[in-house]
Amino acid sequence: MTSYQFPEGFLWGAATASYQIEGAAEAGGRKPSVWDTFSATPGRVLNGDTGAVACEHYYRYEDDVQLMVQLGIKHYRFSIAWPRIIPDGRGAVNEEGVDFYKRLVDCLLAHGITPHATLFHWDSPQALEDLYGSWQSREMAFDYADYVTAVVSRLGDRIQHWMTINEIMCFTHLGYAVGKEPPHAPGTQVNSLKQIWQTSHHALLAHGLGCKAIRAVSPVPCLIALVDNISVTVPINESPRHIEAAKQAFHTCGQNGGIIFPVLTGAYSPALIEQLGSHAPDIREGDLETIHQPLDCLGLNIYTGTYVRAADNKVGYEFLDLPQGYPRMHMPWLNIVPESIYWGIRHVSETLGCEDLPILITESGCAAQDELNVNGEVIDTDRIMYLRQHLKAAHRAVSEGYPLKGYFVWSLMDNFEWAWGYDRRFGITYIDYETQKRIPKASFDWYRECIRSDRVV
Ligand code: PNW
Repeated sequence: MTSYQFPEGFLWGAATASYQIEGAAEAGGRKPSVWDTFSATPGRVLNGDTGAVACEHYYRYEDDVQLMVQLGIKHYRFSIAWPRIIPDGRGAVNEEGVDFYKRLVDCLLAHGITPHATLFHWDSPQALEDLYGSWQSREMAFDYADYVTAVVSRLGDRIQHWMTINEIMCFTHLGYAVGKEPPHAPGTQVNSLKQIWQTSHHALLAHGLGCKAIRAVSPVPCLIALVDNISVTVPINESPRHIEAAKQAFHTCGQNGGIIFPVLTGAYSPALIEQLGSHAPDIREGDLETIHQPLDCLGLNIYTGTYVRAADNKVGYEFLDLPQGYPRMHMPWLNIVPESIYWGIRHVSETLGCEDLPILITESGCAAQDELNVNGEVIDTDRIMYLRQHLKAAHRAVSEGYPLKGYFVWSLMDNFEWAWGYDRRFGITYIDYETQKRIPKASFDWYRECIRSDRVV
């Protein structure tokens, strides 16, 4: 029998992102991001929701830090909004925007909470979209690096855990699509698959240049990570044949071969390049060296996975469709595959030549159909079930010796869920959007108990 006890020092946290919680879209010198423009365009976001107000975290951050204290987390992952720091995308720094993050971080530190700052979580300055089509242009990578320099030179005395970019696939491949309405900002239809891969290549370059910028200006030693949403392939059963098949599938999949491979190995996966043929991005000399920067840590966002089995076909594996009625949480893609936490960590660690690279689960969580009951509580036993199973899979990774160092639940509170607006709730704290009242859900109390006892309860 296992008690699911985590080793001492296992890092427990919660995560959020700027555009999803801050609101105050026009306050303190901030100018629009592509998500302001996109969400203000009719038909783009469910119910016409926008992030203009969101959770008013910009004004209520002290209350939110109190929530963290109540929860008992010692680590908080949030993101910094480029359009607050450099409202025009390039050029003048808006010190008022910087001051907001100084206040937030000082408040965290005063309560013994370590800040983990993501430098980019999808809110590109609209000005750069207007100027050169943001990620469609190589210039974006260089403007990003200048923005990083501005942030780290001002906040590097307070923040030592930096995450360059969140989920490159999402804001590139979901923000630009060939011949269909892209679900994410900027929502631009490009002409070819090659152009889409070019946007993610530019984002990879931004990551690499960002790493260099952080190391160049950080006033004290710091830790740098990339946050990626790998596509997790789970063997249908844990026999060597099927494990091998899952590994092969992990390598071939574009979501992995095109992001985490170049970052960790210095090359796109050969299987992907072959598959893309003439659709592969243009890669200039030196790009791959820039992209392949030494990292101190890797952040993985894992919500679900795909089952794979060995097959007698050309590639030796096949992805399995899920049956009708397979259990899922409150998003079309959120199939419940808890082993994905374990297999995601194991595939990365074993196959990408980075056995010793510390890994953090930087997001894990789910949307549920939360409702206040007559007593004004949210009893989200479905979320507790989901989180409990995922934490058990995380525990398995730790107990088998994989370098998993911590876990951040997504999310500290309900927030603006991109194209789904406020219709989908991922928080362990319920937000009443009429009153902005924060109401900890049953999962909040459950997670607090895990943190208090360092184990899955
Ligand atoms: C992440 N998928 O996005 C983001 O980092 C968060 O901002 C977001 O709120 C959260 O997950 C919940 O959606 C994802 O299709 C988007 O598998 C899509 C997927 C996964 C994560």
